[in-house]
Amino acid sequence: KSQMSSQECVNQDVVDKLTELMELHRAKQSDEDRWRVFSYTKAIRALRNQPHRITSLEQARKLHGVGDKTANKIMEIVQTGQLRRIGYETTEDIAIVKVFTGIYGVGARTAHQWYAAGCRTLADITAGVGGVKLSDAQVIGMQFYEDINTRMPREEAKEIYEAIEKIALLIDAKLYVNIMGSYRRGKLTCGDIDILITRPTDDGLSHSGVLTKLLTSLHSSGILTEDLSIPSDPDALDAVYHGLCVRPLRDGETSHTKRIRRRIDFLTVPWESRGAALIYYTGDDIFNRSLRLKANKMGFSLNQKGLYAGVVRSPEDRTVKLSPGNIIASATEEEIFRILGVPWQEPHERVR
Ligand code: DCP
Ligand code: MG
Ligand code: MN
Repeated sequence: KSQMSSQECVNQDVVDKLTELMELHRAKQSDEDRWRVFSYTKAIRALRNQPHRITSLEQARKLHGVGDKTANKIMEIVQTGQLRRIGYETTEDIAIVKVFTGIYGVGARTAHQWYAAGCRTLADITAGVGGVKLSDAQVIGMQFYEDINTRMPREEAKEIYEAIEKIALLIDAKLYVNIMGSYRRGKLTCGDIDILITRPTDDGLSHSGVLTKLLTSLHSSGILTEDLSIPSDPDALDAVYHGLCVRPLRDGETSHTKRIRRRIDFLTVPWESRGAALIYYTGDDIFNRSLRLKANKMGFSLNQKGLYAGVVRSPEDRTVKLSPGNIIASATEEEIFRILGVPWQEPHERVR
């Protein structure tokens, strides 16, 4: 399942169990857990390089980077095929952390910190157990927890999008506005609405300033209800906005009609970046990851603005860029696929 587990070795069952435990620690992200990830990484590497089956505690202890505790775990797996510690690490906290990360603006790290501070329920968080404090966006995330964690029917995403598109085109008829994400992939339900905005520049104009006007219009028309994350420079050609919205009223409904709050994201990009933005924002995230991986292997780098060549990466840490390189393709999805040697995929095919 992981990209690391490429080759089988004679101690594969041990490697698999230790990897499982390592991933549980990785998800937790405390300093202590990070240290454990580090030491399991070393032990797993030593096990892979070991041509013989480990059968005794003594052999396990002799492995490079393996201390007493890890050696005991290796023997437990060898003798019982199991690792009790995995069950212990998987219990309670995993389920609770999952509930916490359902709050907008709360990632795995924050969720684990809150768990460590003694929070066990959403009510604990609201009550400030362990001195936990919410940001403004997290307060809204908590207030509309149910709504935000309910997927909307595709039809509702369409209703909202069409209302927004109409308002956007009133601001500037030459805008390119499109709905991306799971909607573009043809999914029957959507977790949120992802809208891409850009504009051709052949008349010397751009979409700079449009997002600010659009957000104001959408608030006054009652479609946008709360802001979660406002871009630091909304007039930039590349900006990201996160908020909550409701669908427009249907015939016979009044402003008192209860409507579920929906998550909405806006992404603006320079016109020449639209192809790369289409790819990024259509997803899915796993498909994107494999495209980025392919690009990296070819010596390129791919993000929402383009495909870059001449990227210089740090030899110590390949994820660190020493030089950003220059864009070789960005305007269309097709040319990016072509350069990467990936056969054309329709949006609905872009899944893991
Ligand atoms: N994306 C990504 N990596 C991330 C987050 C997003 O590549 N960490 C890209 C791929 C996603 C797209 O942005 O498809 C939109 O992000 P969403 O979180 O809105 O995901 P989806 O629209 O695909 O699914 P959902 O229906 O849950 O919103
Ligand atoms: Mg989405
Ligand atoms: Mn989104």
